[in-house]
Amino acid sequence: MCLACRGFHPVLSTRIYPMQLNRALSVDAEPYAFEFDPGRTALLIIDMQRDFLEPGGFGEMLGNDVSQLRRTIDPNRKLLAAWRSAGLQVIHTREGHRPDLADLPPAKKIRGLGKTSIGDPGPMGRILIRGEPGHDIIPELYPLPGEPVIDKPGKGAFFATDLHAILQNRGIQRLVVTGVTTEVCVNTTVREANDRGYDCLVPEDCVGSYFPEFQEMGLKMIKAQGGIFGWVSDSGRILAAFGSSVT
Ligand code: TIU
Repeated sequence: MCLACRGFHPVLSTRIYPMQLNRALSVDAEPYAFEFDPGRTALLIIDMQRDFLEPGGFGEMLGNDVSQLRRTIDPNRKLLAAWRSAGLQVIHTREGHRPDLADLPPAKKIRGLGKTSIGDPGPMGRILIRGEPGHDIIPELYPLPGEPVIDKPGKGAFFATDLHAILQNRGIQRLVVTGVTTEVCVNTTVREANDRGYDCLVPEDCVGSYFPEFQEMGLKMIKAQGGIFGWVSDSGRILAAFGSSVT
């Protein structure tokens, strides 16, 4: 058992940095400071997949400006480096479906009436199908062995996945939620987490939307009404709380 976090995990004891992980940290955030015990707080990175982020992927094929999402890569890389250096829990998600489409609701398949939809051939393989190149996580944030990757068929990371069980088994109470897109999979996941009793902190520079107005409102909705769904901060303030020198 790890004495710092009173939980069980494989790496903390050998990779700990000189930060004080056995005490609560405080992040300057809205609507008020986010206090957390690092050993009980996971970094949950939502759907940083090639098809959403890379030029030439499905997102761009639909006419979206991927630069709005790509600006999140570097802040995520720094936060991920800090989490890994401290031996803390990191969990990644990917939105996608079985190659036989058995888990794809017909409503999701036909929504939008587009010419190209989930399961069809796309610029990086079949669109949002597990095992296809476009479905995988971008190389800059690629999961390390031992970091759980949650394959989710919906927008929320808790729906039809074992995420809640993994978090419970590892004693996780709080989540730092990053990734794309702010108003879709990030917001849905934060709301699902909130209803299950997790406190969520969203660093605004680590989440992105193709639409600037949804980015702004998606964050406002989280922190409104005294933090109705959670807290909003940024990667700099989180790293400052760690006293991290990661650049
Ligand atoms: N991950 C995620 O947000 N999936 C989406 O489909 N997002 C859109 O904004 N479309």
